[in-house]
Amino acid sequence: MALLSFERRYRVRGGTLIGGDLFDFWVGPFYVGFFGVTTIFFSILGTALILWGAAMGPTFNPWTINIQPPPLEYGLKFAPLREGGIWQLVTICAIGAFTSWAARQAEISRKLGMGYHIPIAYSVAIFAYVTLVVVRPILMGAWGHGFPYGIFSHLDWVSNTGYQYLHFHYNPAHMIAVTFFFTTTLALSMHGSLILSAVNPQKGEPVKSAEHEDGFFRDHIGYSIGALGIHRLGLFLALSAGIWSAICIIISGPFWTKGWPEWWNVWLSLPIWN
Ligand code: 07D
Ligand code: 07D
Repeated sequence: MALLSFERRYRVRGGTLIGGDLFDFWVGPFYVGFFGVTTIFFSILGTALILWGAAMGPTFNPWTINIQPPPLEYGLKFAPLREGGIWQLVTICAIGAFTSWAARQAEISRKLGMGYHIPIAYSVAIFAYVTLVVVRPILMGAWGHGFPYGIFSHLDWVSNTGYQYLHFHYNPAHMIAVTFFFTTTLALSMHGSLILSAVNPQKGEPVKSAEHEDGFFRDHIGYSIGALGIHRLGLFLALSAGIWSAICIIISGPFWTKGWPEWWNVWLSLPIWN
């Protein structure tokens, strides 16, 4: 709230993608916009559908609520509500809410004259989700291949799907994705600790600047990527993690049906061994 007087200067009208002036206003600190309204609509409807599905099931325990996709027999058809139809509607609501949120980020970026980096970054998360519940099920011919909506049940799906390919760690795209996730945390921890070390000098010393930060890494490893560069690297690492995750699951089933350890037999058939 303390920032509100300062923020007022940045409350720029216009720049909306759709709806013109219709929802071009703020409620407290929040920008509304057409896509704010659609986000709320889809979120409330999706949550209500999950609660309705839970009411039909055995429990309201938030950990064990489970909204399952239709059985495989329904293929790519609409299923009755009690047999996966709710999952299909929740999926539509989730995609509606996530894409609305990204569009709202784009509108706010336009208002502020910023780049579209934030909506693009979030779109990669949406892409990974859509890969799991739309693209892969379509390629495999049944909505039943999507993951169920439940805190524990979606973990069961990940484990079961992993073991269907014997040893998911041997999936080469999974390896690349995991490596990008680990590298992202390494980069963020180094960047976070560097900034904090510069702004928390010893008692009586002035706060240090970007030159000190660069100086530390040049002394330490001979190279500093720089203040802008570390953020470019961070974005690249994090987006690559999401993109390679989507790749690792899209190839499991539609393009590779055997166990992943077998994929590495390609090594033995290389012509160099002749
Ligand atoms: C910290 C930002 C805040 C977001 C949070 C999530 C909900 C769901 C829904 C009751 C980093 C809010 C959660 C709104 C409530 C119902 C029906 C983001 C932060 C706090 N997972 N997953 C979790 C989702 C998938 C996997 C936790 C969502 C795939 C594993 C939470 C999706 C696969 C583990 C959760 C999704 C997978 C988890 C913490 C969508 C591969 C854990 C998430 C929409 C990606 C961990 C009990 C977190 C856990 C966990 C949410 C998809 C694997 C419930 C919304 C199918 C292995 N997942 N997940 O902090 O403790 O994210 O599970 O795609 O170990 Mg998951
Ligand atoms: C899909 C989330 C999208 C979220 C969105 C936003 C809200 C709003 C509101 C908080 C992609 C939702 C927002 C709901 C919330 C409020 C207010 C993110 C998504 C749009 N694995 N594995 C991955 C590791 C094993 C398996 C990815 C590690 C086993 C399968 C990642 C290990 C087996 C799948 C990863 C490990 C196995 C994966 C997940 C270690 C099981 C996937 C990250 C150390 C026996 C999934 C696209 C991701 C995937 C996936 C990491 C082990 C199976 C690379 C580190 C060996 C079946 N695993 N895994 O994708 O690629 O995030 O999904 O052992 O499907 Mg794996």
